[in-house]
This record gives sequence, structure tokens and C-alpha cells, in this order.
Amino acid sequence: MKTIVAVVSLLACWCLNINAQEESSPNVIFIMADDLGWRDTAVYGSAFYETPHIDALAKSGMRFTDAYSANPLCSPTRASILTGQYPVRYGLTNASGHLAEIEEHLEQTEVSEDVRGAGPLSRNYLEPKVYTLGKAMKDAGYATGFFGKWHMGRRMEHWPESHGFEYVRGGRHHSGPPGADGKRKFYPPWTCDTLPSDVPADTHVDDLITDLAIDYMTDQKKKDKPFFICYWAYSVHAPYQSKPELIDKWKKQVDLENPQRSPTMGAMIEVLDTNVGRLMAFLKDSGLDKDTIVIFTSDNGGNMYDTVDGTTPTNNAPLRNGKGNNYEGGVRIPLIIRWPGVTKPGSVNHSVVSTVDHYPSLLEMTGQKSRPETHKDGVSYVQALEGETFDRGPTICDMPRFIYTTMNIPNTFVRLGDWKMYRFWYDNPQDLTHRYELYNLKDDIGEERNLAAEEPEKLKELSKALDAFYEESNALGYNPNRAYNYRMAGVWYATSDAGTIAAKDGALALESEKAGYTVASNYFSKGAKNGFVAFEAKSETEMPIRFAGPNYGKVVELTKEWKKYELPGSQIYIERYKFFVTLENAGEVEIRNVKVLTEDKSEMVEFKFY
Ligand SMILES: [Ca+2]
Repeated sequence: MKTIVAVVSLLACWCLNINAQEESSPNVIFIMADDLGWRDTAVYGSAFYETPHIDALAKSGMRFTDAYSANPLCSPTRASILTGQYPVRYGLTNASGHLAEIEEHLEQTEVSEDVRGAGPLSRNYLEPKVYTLGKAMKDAGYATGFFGKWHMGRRMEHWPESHGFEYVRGGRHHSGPPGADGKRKFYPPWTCDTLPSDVPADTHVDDLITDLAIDYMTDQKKKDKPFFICYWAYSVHAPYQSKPELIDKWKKQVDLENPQRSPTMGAMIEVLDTNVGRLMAFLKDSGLDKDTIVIFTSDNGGNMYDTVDGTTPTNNAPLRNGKGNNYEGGVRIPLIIRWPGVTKPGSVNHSVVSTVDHYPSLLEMTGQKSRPETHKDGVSYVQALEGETFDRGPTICDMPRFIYTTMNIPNTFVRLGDWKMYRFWYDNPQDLTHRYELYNLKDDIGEERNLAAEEPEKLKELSKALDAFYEESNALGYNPNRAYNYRMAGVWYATSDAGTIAAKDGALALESEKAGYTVASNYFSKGAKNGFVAFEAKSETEMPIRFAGPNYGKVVELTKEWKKYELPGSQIYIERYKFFVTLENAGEVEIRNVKVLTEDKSEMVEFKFY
């Protein structure tokens, strides 16, 4: 009898749920921070930043530990959300949505001389012909508002108004905050036609767009119209500026033992968090919280290549690297989803999800039919929200740019289960075949142990998944770079053929029969001029090396034994993103564990030689 009652009541619940889903159009607030790293909130493990409102949101919804941006840069990830397609398929793969010249998605065979694999050129705008998530929501009867950073094109036809958003504040080409004064980019006057000019001089742009978003939601509530708003904050992208009183407060909270220690970033994250709190307070006070889905995420990982307050803007440890690089620090992002009545408050979900998944998921959550012809790479994660097992299958992320400051070498990765495999296209220095790295993230979240050689079967499985994606999608691929100079080891290159450059047991090995053989790194952040270069070196021939071009900089005497050295940036000749090492005599030298440190000796980067 008990069983029959249970079954009947289950059926009754099920029918009620079906009716509720058919009839309701829940509101949606899609909050996205700019460059907020995976570890940049307390709920994700920061011991420095304080984010009570984001933490509270996590407590009232579901928090994902393994969410990915579809690219480690701004514009491509933003386009992936609106199209439901991986950047490599759609063709917007670079953070170039602010550039004036129109660029198209084209295959390339010749790029700069220090790169082995030539990836496709990026489109730099979101085409008006795409049936974006904004258009789908509008056509489903939603009031659609866009607030904040867009960064997907220079022309009206690329802007949110052309992608289904009826009401737009911000939403232009800007790559960062739109203030006209370089020293006060988060404050008026604006270089943005959609932001009101009659606001007090101390109005922070993210406070302003929160006010405007709340006004907009209030209006929709009066009209009894469901709304879909994107609140895509300008925080916490460069320039590293914030409210002076908050920076002062955060200066007092710095702990030099903590690698996250920029008071300016502490203040920037506080501004973001406070505004998330204001949006949530509005929902609660207006009674809309019971019928509003809230998504909170970021567009890529934390920035580790700039400097502020004598250190990096943030630190993504335990993840490797940061924004602009395909390692976990660049692509693993926070994701919190609150769907009243569905997500279990305070739940934590370890399923892999990608930014391409929001499009089909939101269609399902708002009772719309899926549009697989558009969101080709997205998989609805509604099962995960309902607490069921969710496996989206192989997750792809392509990063075709060679970037000096982030040390990204053109590659595409596949995440499948606990495994992550990178294909560095044509990057094997011996024979210009593909180079592979394979990590088991369950045991090695910092991606320190490359298992490509030890796990050939796993490598084959993931490599096959990547090939299958290219075959199915017909996405533009890579070619060997015809302009390659054959003088690279890692991201270091020789300026001439007068000697040899190679990797030897993880060290950089240089040999020349003449004095003056020079190699250069392809990395140096401008901010690190005040920092240090740390390294170990030895020379069988006891040859001095000079950290500079032939006539500049500091001479370092080497011995036959490995020894540690640390040079201040002021003693090193730096040209653009490069610094140089010159052999003072004929002979041989080995250099390893080369690191760039900030002014306060935070590690910005460690060079790998292979
Ligand atoms: Ca970004």
C-alpha cells in the first residue's frame, strides 16, 4: 500500500512539474566577470580575497569545480557563449574584438619565424547572421538587456542590439572599462555612447551598470514580462585601478606569505562582489528570487603576466599559468548556478562543463526547443543541475596564438574524464611532428607530470577524440609554418646560426665556436623590468655569459658546477618582450630553472626547455 501511495504521489509531482515547466518562463541573470581566476573567490579557496556575496550565491545554488572557458581569452569565450560553438569552429579565436580593421577566419601557412605550427587567423567580430542566444531569448518572448563588456566587434552590426538584446548599456568594442581618462578607466567621462554621461565623477562603471540593470528588471517586473539579462562586468580586467578607499583598506590585509597579495586586485574583486550582492538583494527584495535563474562565471583565468603593486595581479596556484595560456590557470573558471527548486543549495558538482554549454542549457531551462544547428558544440547540463550524473563527452579548447607574455604555444587540448591532452601542432623540435602533453588532473591538478610517453593508450584515445572533432566540424586547422627559423628551444631562440641551441635534460644547452653567440627569450612582461631573472647555470669551459646584447648588461661568471643566480631587471637589457643572453667566448653553457620574478619576487613564469 505504501508503495502505491508513493508511486501515485510521485506521478502527481511529476505532472505538476511538467505543467510548471510548460507554463513558466523563469527570469535569467547571466553574470560574468572579466578575467576572474578559478581561485579568486573565497568559496573557490582564496585565502586573501573576500567575496561574501559570491560565496552566499554558491551556498544557495550549485558550484562547479571543473568548468572551462572555451578559450583563455575574452572575445572568443564571449562568442562561444552566444553561439554555443567552440571558437575553433566559429572562427573567433583571438582577443581582437576591439580592433578597427576587419579580420577574417583563414587558414595560414606562414606566421612569425619563431613559431613551428601556423594556426588559423581569427575573425574579430560576431557576425550578424548567427542566431545567437540573445536572439533565441528575445524570440521566446523575453525582455533582453545587456549590461557591460561585449568586445566582439567595432560596428553596429556586431553589437548586442544586432544580437537580440533590446536594451544595451555598455556593450561595445571595448576590451576593458570604457573611461576616457587612462588613469581613471572605470570612471566617467565615457568613450561609450550607451552609458549616461550625467553621473557624478566618482561613479564606478560597474556600480552604474548595476543601477541600470536593477532599473531595467524593475520595469520588466511592472510589465510582468520575463527577462534575460547579461551582466558582464568590466571588473576585474586591466587596467589595475579601483576605488582609492578600498585599495587603502586592502593594503592593510596583505600577507606576504600569500601569493595572492595585490591590494588593487583585492579592491577590484570587492567591487565585483558588492555588485553581485546588490543584484541578489534586488531579487530577494522584489520577490523575484524564487523565479530567477542566476549564473555566475568568468570569461577566462586570472592574469599572471601583468604586474601591479609589485606583484602579479593574481595568482592561480595550484593551477599552472594563467589568462592567455591553455594550461588550467588560463581556462578553468568559477561557475555557480542557482535555479530555484532544482539546484540543491550548497551543492558542489565535479562534472566538466564548457562555456559553449550555456546556450542549449538555457534553452532547456526556459522551456524552449534546442537548436542543434546553431549550438553545435554545446551540451545541455540540466542533468547536472538536477543532481544526476552528467558527462558531456570530450571537451575541446583551441588556442592558436603564440603569445610572448603568456608563453602559449599554438595548441588544442581535449579534456576527457580526468585526463587532459594537448596537441602542440608541428612543435616537436626534432622532426616538426606534433608534440604531446598528457596530464591526469585528478592526481596532478598543477600539470607537472607529462604522462604522454608513459600512457600511450590514453594518449591515443584522446588524440582520436581530437581528430574526430576536426573531422566532424571541418574546422580550420594548422599547417607547418613555412617561415620557421629552426632556432628555437622552448620559447627561446638563437639570433644567428653561429652556434647550436637545444634542450638537454630540461636545460637550455648552448654551444658556439665563436664569441658573441646570442639567444633570446620570447618572454618579458613590461612590468618585470623592476623584477628579477633567477636561473641556474654551469659551463664546462668556465665561460662567462652576458645577460644582454653584445655590449650591454651584466656579465655572469660561470663555473663547472650548477650554481644559482638572480639578476635585477635593471641590470638586464630588455627590448620589447625579449631579453638576451650572449656567450662571451667560444665554448658551451647550460642554463635551467629560468624564472621571471616580480619586484616582490612572486613567480611570474618559469621557462621550460624541450
Ligand atoms: Ca577576459
